[in-house]
Amino acid sequence: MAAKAARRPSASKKPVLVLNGPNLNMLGKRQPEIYGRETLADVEKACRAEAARLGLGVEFAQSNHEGVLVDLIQAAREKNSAIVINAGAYTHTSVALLDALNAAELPAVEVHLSNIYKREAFRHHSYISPAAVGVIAGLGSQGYLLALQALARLLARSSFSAILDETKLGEIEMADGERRIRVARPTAASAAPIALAPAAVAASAAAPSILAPAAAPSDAAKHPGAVKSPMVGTVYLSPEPGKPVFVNVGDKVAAGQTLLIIEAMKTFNPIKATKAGTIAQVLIENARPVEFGEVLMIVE
Ligand code: DHK
Repeated sequence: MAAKAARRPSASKKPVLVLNGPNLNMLGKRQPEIYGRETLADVEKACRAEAARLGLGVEFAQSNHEGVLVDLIQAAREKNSAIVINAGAYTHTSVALLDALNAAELPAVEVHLSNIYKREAFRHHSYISPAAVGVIAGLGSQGYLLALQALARLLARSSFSAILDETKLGEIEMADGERRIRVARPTAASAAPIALAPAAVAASAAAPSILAPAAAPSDAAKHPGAVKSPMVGTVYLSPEPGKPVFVNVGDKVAAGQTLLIIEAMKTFNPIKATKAGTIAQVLIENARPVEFGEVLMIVE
């Protein structure tokens, strides 16, 4: 989803939609021992402040009606750059919301105030998680702010990659307030991924983190043998520290063979070859963070 969003020009200039489902209008009054004492207006205020700090626009909405939530997500496809969604109880029931999120093709972060895994079994399953780049649960209203931070980083990386793609420039430098950011594409001779390097970085812990390595070159993304990351996480090229890597360039692999592992939310997810072939390129370094849709390897 992030990759698709990146293809739309100026996606990050559009506001992020923060969408709340049924009964979240009752925050503050409703089971405060579970959902906290903050009202939805308090959450909105905190989101607006955090979005402003991150340089994001934000739209805040709540509805008790599934169809209204579907309409808002459909409209977001054109109006918004990303979605933070607490779907309330529809999380556990709504295929319609899952379909709408998939159709929106926007990066979405699913948020729950409470730790749904500590609660009744029927809250343990989310229909909408497959459409989310990440899920945050149990951290109260802070979860919304963490979601905005994650999306700010994702959108910045997408827009920098899009600018390089659109301009065909090898390198650009941008000033954003006190920060200056240089974005460079590897030369044809180099197989290294694009590096984002700070020319001068203000010592502000509050600044959004956009200095991590960016996505692999767009040519790689178009390659039919591109192995793309299905999640946000950390890449591990070998099964354990000090052990040989799963695959090297030139290795022949079978369909279903593990190529690498991505750790996401403390879970180790093997990323397997979808077809037999030869490893033509490894575009990711060990122990590096990856975004959804980022190209990891090329199998030819
Ligand atoms: C909010 C709700 O309204 C519940 O139906 C979900 C979620 C959990 C939350 O924790 O924010 O199960």
